[in-house]
Amino acid sequence: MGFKELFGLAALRRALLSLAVTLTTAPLAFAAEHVVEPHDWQFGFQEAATPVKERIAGLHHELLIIITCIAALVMILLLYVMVRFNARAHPVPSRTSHNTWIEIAWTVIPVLILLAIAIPSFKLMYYMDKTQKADMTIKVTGHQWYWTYEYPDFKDVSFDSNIIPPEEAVKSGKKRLLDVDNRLVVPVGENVRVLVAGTDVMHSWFVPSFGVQEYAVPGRLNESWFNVEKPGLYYGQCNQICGVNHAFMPIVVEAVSKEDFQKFISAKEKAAANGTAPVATGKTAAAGGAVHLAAAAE
Ligand SMILES: [Cu+2]
Repeated sequence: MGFKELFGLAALRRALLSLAVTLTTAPLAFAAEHVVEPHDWQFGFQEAATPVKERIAGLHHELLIIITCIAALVMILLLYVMVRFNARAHPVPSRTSHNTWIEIAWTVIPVLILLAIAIPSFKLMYYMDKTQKADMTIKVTGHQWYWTYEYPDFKDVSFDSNIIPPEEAVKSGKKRLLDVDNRLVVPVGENVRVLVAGTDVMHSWFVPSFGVQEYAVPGRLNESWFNVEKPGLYYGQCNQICGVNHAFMPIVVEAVSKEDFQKFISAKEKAAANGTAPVATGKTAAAGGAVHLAAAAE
């Protein structure tokens, strides 16, 4: 939250409202000041929250420099030819048809450029593919139209994550079409392995600031990973067209300190032991239809 926004009245009211909602609805909520989400008139990528995303942004910038140079060179050559060799300036055309050295150059230089792109690109691809040393695992399952999160390293910790219906979100100062009832909570500074699957159709678990976009395919287990550097809230969305409510299954990841994560896990484990936890049923499609209708009516 920026300095100016912090002192805006509307923002203050929104913050108080959202605090009230958080305190009343979430049994265990952590103060998260660092929020990474899409912005109006945003240019470029969302801020990088993981080493993977930093490298993706780095490769993107390298490529941008390379393609800008290529486009500029081609444009300059084209302009030069148009001015220097047009019919008026150069009435008698040259009959040159071969030039060995130029032909070698325009073969070899593009090959070198492609190599300069391919080598860092492959390195990044393998770096993104899976973590070398996972500290913990999370299983993400895509459903029509919500997500289920499971923590297989801990006993009976799993829950569904549904969108907060738009009109409710607006009323309570939450983010419309982005906030969810149960966030995925992860510790900062740990290598989190993410296993992604689907139960009905293809979905895709996409958190832009993590550089993670993994298809949730029925009958398959796809793998990705992230290591969040700072505590905060990170927003994402399903980005594989998966049916009528595709736009209504957002993702919120809350990165917290290791101690807070332990508290979160013990609270979940305790609730599971007492039978009071809303354990994932894989059958809570309820929110879906209502949300879609409400959003369509807006
Ligand atoms: Cu989906």
